Amino acid sequence: MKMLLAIVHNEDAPLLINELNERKYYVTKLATTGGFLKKGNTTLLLGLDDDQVEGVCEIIKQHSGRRQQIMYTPPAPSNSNVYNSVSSVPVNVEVGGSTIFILPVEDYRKV
Ligand code: 2BA
Repeated sequence: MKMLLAIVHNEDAPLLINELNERKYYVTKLATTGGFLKKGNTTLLLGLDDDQVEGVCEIIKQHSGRRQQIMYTPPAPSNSNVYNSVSSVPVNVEVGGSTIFILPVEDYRKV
């Protein structure tokens, strides 16, 4: 057995958890805080059989892996001195990304 511990972005958590539940995985969600940025993130705990680990990692990757997204920079304020012929500029940014720990566990019991 394995305990999979995944630290994901708060925005990615709801859809990811829905998908895991639909696929019949048990998930515990913890509200956590990153020690570096001091921003909220979500930590998921899943108790898994060894052969389920790769599939779950793939689901996490699909829903909260690093990906490219087009963002539009806000237009410069009209009273600024910046030449403003284009109202906003599309910029390709990397968003998302999860950190996964896979721990061996002996057993688990429901009592
Ligand atoms: P990530 O490496 O994507 O980490 C996102 C969050 O995942 C972290 O939030 C932390 O809560 C958790 N995490 C990642 N690796 C971990 C590990 N080895 N052990 C325990 N928890 C872990 P934050 O700590 O707020 O970090 C946010 C982002 O800041 C990190 O993104 C990384 O890009 C950067 N970062 C974190 N610590 C750093 C450091 N000591 N020096 C430079 N950059 C750092």
